[in-house]
This record gives sequence, structure tokens and C-alpha cells, in this order.
Amino acid sequence: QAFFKPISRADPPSPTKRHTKISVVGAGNVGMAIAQTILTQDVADELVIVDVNPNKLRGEMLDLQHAAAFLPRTKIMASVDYAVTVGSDLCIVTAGARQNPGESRLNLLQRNVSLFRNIIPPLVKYSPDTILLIVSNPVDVLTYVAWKLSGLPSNRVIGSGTNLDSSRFRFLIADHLDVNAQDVQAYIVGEHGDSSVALWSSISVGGVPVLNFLEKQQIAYEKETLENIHKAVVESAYEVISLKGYTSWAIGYSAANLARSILRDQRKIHPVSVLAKGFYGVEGGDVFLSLPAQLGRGGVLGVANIHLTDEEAQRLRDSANTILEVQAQLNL
Ligand code: 6V0
Repeated sequence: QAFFKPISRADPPSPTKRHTKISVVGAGNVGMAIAQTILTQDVADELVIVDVNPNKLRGEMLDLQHAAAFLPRTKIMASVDYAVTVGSDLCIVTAGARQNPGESRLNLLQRNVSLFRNIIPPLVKYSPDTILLIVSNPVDVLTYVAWKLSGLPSNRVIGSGTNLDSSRFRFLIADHLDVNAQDVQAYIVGEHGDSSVALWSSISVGGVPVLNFLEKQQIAYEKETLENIHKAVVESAYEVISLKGYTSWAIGYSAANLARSILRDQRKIHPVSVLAKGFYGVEGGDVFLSLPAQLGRGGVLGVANIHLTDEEAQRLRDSANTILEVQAQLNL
């Protein structure tokens, strides 16, 4: 017996409102931060979580479901079986092995490649039209691995890349200039990590190019301050991990922000890891690294042509080579 007595037949679904389903693989610190942020942003009708640990998975699912009274309506499901992900519009992969004491980064990467062999094929089997968003580290190489294992066109395989680094960068610049981070346009591109490239030449605040402004005001070019800000961005993940053991909230917002741009077809530009060959002089092999990419319902719609100084372009190519060197050692 229905709780509500219907007064008319259900309205047909509105043709403009698409049903959206997001699957998150990995119910660890990062996966759960992404899941909870997605719930608050009202971007999915269905949210699925997959992990190999059934107790953790069920505990996390129940905990989120118990917040239903405070959140936009989203059906939340969780399972160790990938069948639950069927028909996902977006699959976000955060599963990762933890580094063992004394283990090399390459060995860790190879173990993550093995995990991806168990994750990517079933995701694509159940959701052949999905877009993949890879978050697990090292994100650029694993996005390449996911692309290879999935057989999907490259516009539907994206790495969260330097969207997070750029947000840290904008925060630090905003803090330095005492303005709102949302008014700061600034990109970090290249590898998510140590060889990332800060694009100083294109930074603007409220539409005003910052370097140009400083030079016009004859304010001494604060090159050292600027370099220190980029250094702080590179070091910030290490600092958070040494203090609290992992990073979660910022990557949660970063990934949910990407999910919104993709599923709501926002056509916004995000620095994310995309197949970079042929852009900004990156040659020499199939490499994923972050470039300012336009994201929408079709995945990567294009790459913005931001002006790079010769030095920035060279650093970007060096960053690409760093990733390619790691890739060359992989057993795929
Ligand atoms: P975590 O808390 O150890 O969670 C990892 C989860 O993955 C655990 O719940 C595991 O049970 C699960 N898992 C392991 N194997 C599988 C599998 N085969 N299938 C499904 N689930 C599996 O790690 P945490 O959540 O902190 O980090 C996850 C990954 O995100 C790591 O690789 C991090 O390095 C990476 N990050 C990436 C960031 C980015 O900007 N790209 C930022 C932060 C962390």
C-alpha cells in the first residue's frame, strides 16, 4: 500500500533533466571526501561506491545515507561487485595501494597498475559510454594506464591532475594579495607533483594581469616571492600528509568541481590531465599531463591556447619527459 495516494499519474520526466549516475572506486579518505562533496553539490541522482573491503564499504554507505535528511536527494549504493556501477555517466577512480616502508615509487606504481587491471575493464564493461576521471597517484601515469586498459577515446579519459595544485596556487596568491581566491585566475600545468609548471605570465586578478600590473606600478618584480609560492604549492601535499596522514578535503572539492563541469556540461576550463601529444609542443610519445582543458558532457572538448613564455613551454616539455621516462619502465 502506497504511503501517498496518487492524485494523478506520475509526470513524464522532463526532457531537459537527464538522470546522472556517478561511481566512485575506492572508499578510502579520498574516495569518501569526493563522495560526500558530490552529495552536497547536487550533481548526481545516483552515487555508487565500490571497494574491495565490504565492511568499510557498508559502513561508509550507511553513514552517508543517514545524512539524507540534510542533503539533495541522491540514491546511494555500495558494493564490491562492479555490476552496481552499470550505466554510470562518470567513474571516478581513487583506489590505490599504500607505499610500503622502503618501497620504490616505481614498485608502488607497478602495484597500482595491477589494481587498475581489476578496476578499469569492469567499469568500462558495465558503462561503455562513461567518462573516466582518475585520481589515484601518480595520477598522470595512471591516467595513461587507464586510457590503455579502457580502450576509450582519449577525450573520455581525464586525470584530476593539477586542478588541485592550481587551487592551492590560487589560494596562496589570494592570501598574498589579500583578495578572493575565486577572483584569481592562475594555472599550474604539467605533472601533478614535483615537475609541475606555474604559468606566471597568465595570472590575473579580477581581469588585471598581475605581472604587467606590478611592472607598470614599478613595484620590484617579486620573482623570489612568486617562486616561493610555487614551491609552497609543490610542498603543500607533503606538509598536509606529514601533519594529518593524508589529504582529502581539497581533492574532494576539486574532483566534485570537475564532476559538475562534466555532467552539467559547464564547458569550463580546468587544468586537468589529458592526452597532451601535439599541444604546446609536447611530442615524443603518448603522455597525459595537465593542460587548460575545456570540460563538458562529452569529456574533454578542447585545450585552451594560453600564451606561454619560452621558459614555461620548455618546463612543460621537461615535465612531459619526466612522465614519459616513468612510463617507459612500466610493465603494461
Ligand atoms: P586509502 O585511504 O588507502 O584508500 C584507498 C582505498 O582503495 C581503500 O579503501 C582500499 O580498500 C581501496 N582499494 C584497494 N584496492 C582496490 C581495488 N582493487 N578495488 C577497489 N578498491 C580498492 O588512500 P587515499 O584515499 O588516501 O588515497 C587514494 C589515492 O588517491 C592514492 O593513490 C593517493 O595518492 C591519491 N591522491 C590523489 C590526489 C590527486 O590530486 N590526484 C590527491 C590526494 C590523494
